[in-house]
Amino acid sequence: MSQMTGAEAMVRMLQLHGVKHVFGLCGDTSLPFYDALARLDHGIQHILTRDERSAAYMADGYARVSGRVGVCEGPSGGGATYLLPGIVEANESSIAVLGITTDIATTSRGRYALTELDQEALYRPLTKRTEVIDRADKLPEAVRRAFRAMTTGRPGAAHLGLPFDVQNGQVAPGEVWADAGLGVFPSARTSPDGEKVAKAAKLLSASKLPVFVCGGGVVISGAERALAALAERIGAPVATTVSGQGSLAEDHPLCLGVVGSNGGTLPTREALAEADLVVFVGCRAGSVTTERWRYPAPGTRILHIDVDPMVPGANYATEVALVGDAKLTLEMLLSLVGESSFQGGKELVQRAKKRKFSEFRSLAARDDLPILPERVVAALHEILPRDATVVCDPGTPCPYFSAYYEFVEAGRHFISNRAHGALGYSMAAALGAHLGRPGTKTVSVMGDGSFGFTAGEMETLVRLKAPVMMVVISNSTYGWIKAGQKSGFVGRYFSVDFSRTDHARVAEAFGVKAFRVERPESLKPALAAAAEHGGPALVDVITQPLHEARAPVSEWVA
Ligand SMILES: Cc1ncc(C[n+]2csc(CCOP(=O)(O)OP(=O)(O)O)c2C)c(N)n1
Repeated sequence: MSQMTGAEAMVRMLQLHGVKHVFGLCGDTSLPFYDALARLDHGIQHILTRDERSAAYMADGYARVSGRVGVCEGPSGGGATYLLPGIVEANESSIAVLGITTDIATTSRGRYALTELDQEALYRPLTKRTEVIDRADKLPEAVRRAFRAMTTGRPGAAHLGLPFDVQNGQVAPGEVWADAGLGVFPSARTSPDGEKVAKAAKLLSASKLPVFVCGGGVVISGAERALAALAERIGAPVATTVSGQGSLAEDHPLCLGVVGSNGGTLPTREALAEADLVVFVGCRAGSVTTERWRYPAPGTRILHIDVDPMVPGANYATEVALVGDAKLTLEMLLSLVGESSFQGGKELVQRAKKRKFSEFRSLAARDDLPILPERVVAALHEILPRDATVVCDPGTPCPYFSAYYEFVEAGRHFISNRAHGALGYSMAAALGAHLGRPGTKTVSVMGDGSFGFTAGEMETLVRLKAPVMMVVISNSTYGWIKAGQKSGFVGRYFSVDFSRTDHARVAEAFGVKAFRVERPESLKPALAAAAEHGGPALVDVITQPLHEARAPVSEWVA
């Protein structure tokens, strides 16, 4: 069989790992790779983006809903540096995303070639694995290593550099093989030590009021059913982090909702404080979830389940640490823990939710101008189908939707970039999520700050005719920071306000169906019309600024 080029081998290796979409932006050093994508029959759709940051966020959103590795690509230099924010977000959020950056020829190194930079050094601290492939014959094994690294253990991101001459080099076709199972994460589940599981089961059985605190690891692992079964068996309430939403359906009588400084509320915090045992599952117990390690209070008995051995015990003295896949671990516990007739958990949840939602509902019903954020959440909840996917940027959207939008289907229906919280994530991630799960309605909710970062990507949405809905919370300020200046710096506002953009007109100029809403009574009809529109649609909502709102945020500096 005749040899194939490095670029052709890269395309085939992606195909063999089951890749169906590649998000990216062209560049000089990518020409052989693009030509291979153009010539070969591979079944991969290339989604041309308008910014490499968006390409990486799309790959991230795609991976979060599909459980498949998301792939993005960009050229050397600026492409490599622009792809980076999405790669680090995915890596820190335990999402398998592969970033491919093409590079100058290995023979040009050190000669001041345009766009030269040390890509391996750049990506090393931000990925589970990075490799600039220096020889074409080594390409297939480098791709295999990257997929194995991304999908095993704690999932994460990987980076591959593809120099120009390597793309044109020779690869023996016999080297081009792959384990298709590595295109999905987690691809190799691990079980915890059986003796420790027995100890944990005893601890759970002896506890009077255990409360679960679930992070993103539950949904990533697909552990929702095992969690529900275990929680029901012992009558334990289930709280989640922002990323852990969807661990349990939020209308389940044991689902307490989000806890922590972003999206948690006093009633949920107080419910958590009643636990005599907190069970962290797939959760790092970081600063936001624990309100700077105060809730649960230090000294609370802790059982911690995580696939990453470094996580349990990092922040709390932990009675039993179970290191393993969340689904397998919860199933093992389920086989050892007996039924409990304890009903206190359900009552605790009911009381906390009643308090939380009575305040919310009274605010959501108000006709104030500008429109209250509570009203936006309630209106969207009323008009969207129950299996909709909502992608939220930082600022107003994340805490409000975390606290008050009840996702009534278990699984990944809420997405936010909680690792780094960079503005401008949700529009691109929503497009990725739409392509990963086209059957459900996907909505991006952004602040006007985020809109400024990402507006150009509306051209991609229009080109693809993607029925993604966008909601802009327009308040002409970097509201979250203004709220921090109000609460921590006696309202000494400095350099946080900007002028009002007419987001609907901008959207229309791109060819997006757009609505501008100033009055509360126009909100629901506009949202419903946007949701029903067959292509991209945007609703610009003039909203109460965050520093004046009763935001479900206990600390503005996380
Ligand atoms: C890339 C980036 N730069 C700065 C920040 C810091 N930051 C966090 S929230 C926020 C303000 C968000 O403003 P906007 O998107 O308008 O939403 P609002 O808070 O007004 O609802 C800023 C600047 C960030 N998260 N990401």
